[in-house]
Amino acid sequence: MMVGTTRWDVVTGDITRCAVDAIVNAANNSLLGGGGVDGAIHRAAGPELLEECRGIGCCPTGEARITRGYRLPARYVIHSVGPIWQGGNQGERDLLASCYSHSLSLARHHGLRRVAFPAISTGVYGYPKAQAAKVAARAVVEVLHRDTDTFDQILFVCFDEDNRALYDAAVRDAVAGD
Ligand code: AR6
Repeated sequence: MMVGTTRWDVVTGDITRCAVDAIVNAANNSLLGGGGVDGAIHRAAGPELLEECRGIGCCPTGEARITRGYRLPARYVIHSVGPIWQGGNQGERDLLASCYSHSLSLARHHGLRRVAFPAISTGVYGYPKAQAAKVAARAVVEVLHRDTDTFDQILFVCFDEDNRALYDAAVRDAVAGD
Protein backbone atom coordinates (compact mmCIF):
# COMPACT_ATOMS: atom_id res chain seq x y z
CA MET A 1 0.00 0.00 0.00
CA MET A 2 1.19 3.55 -0.64
CA VAL A 3 0.63 6.58 1.58
CA GLY A 4 2.06 9.47 -0.36
CA THR A 5 5.59 8.32 -1.21
CA THR A 6 5.76 5.76 1.62
CA ARG A 7 5.29 2.09 0.92
CA TRP A 8 3.55 0.33 3.81
CA ASP A 9 3.53 -3.48 3.95
CA VAL A 10 2.24 -6.05 6.42
CA VAL A 11 4.23 -9.27 6.36
CA THR A 12 4.63 -12.47 8.35
CA GLY A 13 8.13 -13.20 9.57
CA ASP A 14 10.95 -12.72 12.02
CA ILE A 15 11.77 -9.05 12.50
CA THR A 16 15.38 -9.85 13.39
CA ARG A 17 15.89 -10.80 9.72
CA CYS A 18 14.70 -7.46 8.35
CA ALA A 19 17.41 -5.49 6.54
CA VAL A 20 15.89 -2.05 7.08
CA ASP A 21 17.31 1.14 8.60
CA ALA A 22 15.67 0.44 11.97
CA ILE A 23 13.67 -2.33 13.56
CA VAL A 24 11.49 -1.49 16.54
CA ASN A 25 11.77 -3.66 19.64
CA ALA A 26 8.85 -4.36 22.00
CA ALA A 27 10.95 -3.74 25.10
CA ASN A 28 10.25 -3.27 28.81
CA ASN A 29 11.05 -0.27 31.02
CA SER A 30 14.48 -1.62 31.99
CA LEU A 31 15.65 -1.96 28.35
CA LEU A 32 17.69 -4.91 29.60
CA GLY A 33 16.08 -7.55 27.41
CA GLY A 34 13.42 -10.17 28.05
CA GLY A 35 11.46 -12.80 26.16
CA GLY A 36 9.48 -12.63 22.92
CA VAL A 37 10.70 -10.33 20.21
CA ASP A 38 12.96 -8.52 22.71
CA GLY A 39 14.84 -11.74 23.48
CA ALA A 40 15.13 -12.60 19.80
CA ILE A 41 16.52 -9.14 18.97
CA HIS A 42 19.12 -9.27 21.76
CA ARG A 43 20.20 -12.78 20.76
CA ALA A 44 20.58 -11.82 17.11
CA ALA A 45 22.30 -8.47 17.80
CA GLY A 46 24.84 -9.86 20.28
CA PRO A 47 26.02 -8.67 23.71
CA GLU A 48 27.03 -5.18 22.54
CA LEU A 49 23.34 -4.31 22.30
CA LEU A 50 22.80 -5.02 26.00
CA GLU A 51 25.88 -2.94 26.84
CA GLU A 52 24.52 0.06 24.96
CA CYS A 53 21.08 -0.40 26.58
CA ARG A 54 22.66 -0.45 30.05
CA GLY A 55 24.13 2.96 29.33
CA ILE A 56 20.71 4.39 28.47
CA GLY A 57 18.86 3.38 31.64
CA CYS A 58 15.08 3.14 31.93
CA CYS A 59 12.56 4.09 29.27
CA PRO A 60 9.04 5.17 30.28
CA THR A 61 6.07 3.32 28.82
CA GLY A 62 4.96 4.86 25.52
CA GLU A 63 8.40 6.25 24.74
CA ALA A 64 11.34 4.91 22.73
CA ARG A 65 15.15 4.93 22.71
CA ILE A 66 17.54 4.22 19.86
CA THR A 67 20.67 2.06 19.71
CA ARG A 68 22.82 0.60 16.99
CA GLY A 69 21.88 -2.79 15.53
CA TYR A 70 25.28 -4.51 15.89
CA ARG A 71 25.04 -8.00 14.33
CA LEU A 72 21.51 -7.45 13.05
CA PRO A 73 20.93 -6.73 9.38
CA ALA A 74 19.11 -3.58 10.55
CA ARG A 75 21.40 -0.61 11.24
CA TYR A 76 19.50 0.59 14.31
CA VAL A 77 17.11 -0.71 16.94
CA ILE A 78 14.41 1.55 18.32
CA HIS A 79 13.39 0.17 21.70
CA SER A 80 9.82 1.08 22.54
CA VAL A 81 7.93 0.13 25.68
CA GLY A 82 4.32 -0.83 25.12
CA PRO A 83 1.65 -0.75 27.83
CA ILE A 84 0.67 -3.85 29.78
CA TRP A 85 -3.04 -4.46 29.11
CA GLN A 86 -4.99 -3.80 32.29
CA GLY A 87 -8.52 -3.79 30.89
CA GLY A 88 -8.34 -0.69 28.73
CA ASN A 89 -9.02 2.08 31.24
CA GLN A 90 -5.43 2.81 32.19
CA GLY A 91 -4.48 4.84 29.15
CA GLU A 92 -3.30 1.77 27.24
CA ARG A 93 -4.57 3.07 23.92
CA ASP A 94 -2.72 6.39 24.02
CA LEU A 95 0.41 4.73 25.35
CA LEU A 96 0.41 2.18 22.53
CA ALA A 97 -0.20 4.89 19.90
CA SER A 98 2.64 6.87 21.41
CA CYS A 99 5.03 3.90 20.95
CA TYR A 100 4.49 4.10 17.20
CA SER A 101 4.60 7.89 16.88
CA HIS A 102 7.58 8.24 19.21
CA SER A 103 9.49 5.51 17.35
CA LEU A 104 8.85 7.22 14.02
CA SER A 105 9.90 10.60 15.33
CA LEU A 106 13.20 9.08 16.53
CA ALA A 107 13.65 7.49 13.11
CA ARG A 108 12.95 10.81 11.41
CA HIS A 109 15.48 12.64 13.59
CA HIS A 110 18.12 10.08 12.62
CA GLY A 111 17.25 10.17 8.92
CA LEU A 112 16.10 6.53 8.97
CA ARG A 113 13.67 6.02 6.10
CA ARG A 114 12.84 2.30 6.33
CA VAL A 115 11.38 1.14 9.63
CA ALA A 116 9.95 -2.24 10.69
CA PHE A 117 7.56 -2.67 13.64
CA PRO A 118 6.47 -5.78 15.54
CA ALA A 119 2.96 -6.02 17.00
CA ILE A 120 3.88 -4.16 20.20
CA SER A 121 2.13 -5.29 23.41
CA THR A 122 0.26 -8.19 21.77
CA GLY A 123 2.40 -10.94 23.33
CA VAL A 124 3.30 -11.10 27.02
CA TYR A 125 1.70 -7.68 27.60
CA GLY A 126 -1.72 -9.03 26.62
CA TYR A 127 -3.16 -6.19 24.53
CA PRO A 128 -6.15 -7.53 22.54
CA LYS A 129 -4.74 -8.07 19.07
CA ALA A 130 -7.52 -6.56 16.95
CA GLN A 131 -7.55 -3.42 19.07
CA ALA A 132 -3.76 -3.18 19.07
CA ALA A 133 -3.74 -3.45 15.27
CA LYS A 134 -6.18 -0.54 14.92
CA VAL A 135 -4.26 1.66 17.33
CA ALA A 136 -0.96 0.88 15.57
CA ALA A 137 -2.31 1.55 12.09
CA ARG A 138 -4.04 4.80 13.05
CA ALA A 139 -0.97 6.10 14.84
CA VAL A 140 1.26 5.38 11.84
CA VAL A 141 -1.12 6.81 9.25
CA GLU A 142 -1.33 10.02 11.26
CA VAL A 143 2.45 10.35 11.17
CA LEU A 144 2.61 9.56 7.45
CA HIS A 145 0.03 12.24 6.68
CA ARG A 146 1.98 14.76 8.71
CA ASP A 147 5.58 13.79 7.83
CA THR A 148 5.35 13.52 4.06
CA ASP A 149 8.45 12.47 2.07
CA THR A 150 10.08 11.29 5.30
CA PHE A 151 9.81 7.50 5.11
CA ASP A 152 10.39 5.18 2.15
CA GLN A 153 8.98 2.05 3.76
CA ILE A 154 7.10 1.02 6.86
CA LEU A 155 6.83 -2.69 7.60
CA PHE A 156 4.49 -4.30 10.10
CA VAL A 157 6.14 -7.65 10.79
CA CYS A 158 3.75 -10.16 12.34
CA PHE A 159 4.87 -13.43 13.83
CA ASP A 160 1.70 -15.34 13.02
CA GLU A 161 -1.01 -15.39 10.38
CA ASP A 162 -3.75 -14.24 12.79
CA ASN A 163 -1.90 -11.04 13.52
CA ARG A 164 -0.97 -10.57 9.88
CA ALA A 165 -4.64 -10.63 8.87
CA LEU A 166 -5.59 -8.23 11.67
CA TYR A 167 -2.79 -5.74 10.97
CA ASP A 168 -3.40 -5.96 7.24
CA ALA A 169 -7.09 -5.09 7.69
CA ALA A 170 -6.26 -2.32 10.15
CA VAL A 171 -3.75 -0.75 7.76
CA ARG A 172 -6.25 -0.84 4.89
CA ASP A 173 -8.92 0.79 7.07
CA ALA A 174 -6.54 3.43 8.37
CA VAL A 175 -5.34 4.32 4.86
CA ALA A 176 -8.96 4.50 3.65
CA GLY A 177 -9.71 6.84 6.56
CA ASP A 178 -12.15 4.52 8.39
N1 AR6 B 1 9.63 -11.17 15.03
C1 AR6 B 1 8.43 -10.54 14.96
N2 AR6 B 1 7.49 -10.65 15.91
C2 AR6 B 1 7.76 -11.43 16.98
C3 AR6 B 1 8.99 -12.11 17.14
C4 AR6 B 1 9.95 -11.96 16.10
N3 AR6 B 1 11.14 -12.55 16.14
N4 AR6 B 1 8.94 -12.80 18.31
C5 AR6 B 1 7.74 -12.57 18.87
N5 AR6 B 1 7.02 -11.74 18.06
P1 AR6 B 1 6.16 -9.79 22.93
P2 AR6 B 1 5.01 -7.45 24.33
C6 AR6 B 1 5.65 -11.19 18.25
O1 AR6 B 1 5.71 -10.69 24.01
O2 AR6 B 1 3.68 -8.08 24.34
C7 AR6 B 1 9.40 -9.09 26.56
O3 AR6 B 1 9.78 -9.99 27.56
C8 AR6 B 1 4.73 -11.90 19.21
O4 AR6 B 1 4.09 -13.00 18.56
O5 AR6 B 1 7.51 -9.98 22.36
O6 AR6 B 1 5.13 -6.01 23.92
C9 AR6 B 1 9.83 -7.68 26.86
O7 AR6 B 1 11.08 -7.64 27.51
C10 AR6 B 1 3.74 -10.80 19.55
O8 AR6 B 1 2.72 -10.72 18.56
O9 AR6 B 1 6.09 -8.22 23.40
C11 AR6 B 1 8.73 -7.17 27.71
O10 AR6 B 1 8.92 -7.53 29.07
C12 AR6 B 1 4.58 -9.52 19.45
O11 AR6 B 1 5.81 -9.90 18.81
C13 AR6 B 1 7.50 -7.85 27.17
O12 AR6 B 1 7.97 -9.03 26.55
C14 AR6 B 1 4.89 -8.88 20.79
O13 AR6 B 1 5.08 -9.89 21.77
C15 AR6 B 1 6.82 -7.01 26.12
O14 AR6 B 1 5.62 -7.65 25.78
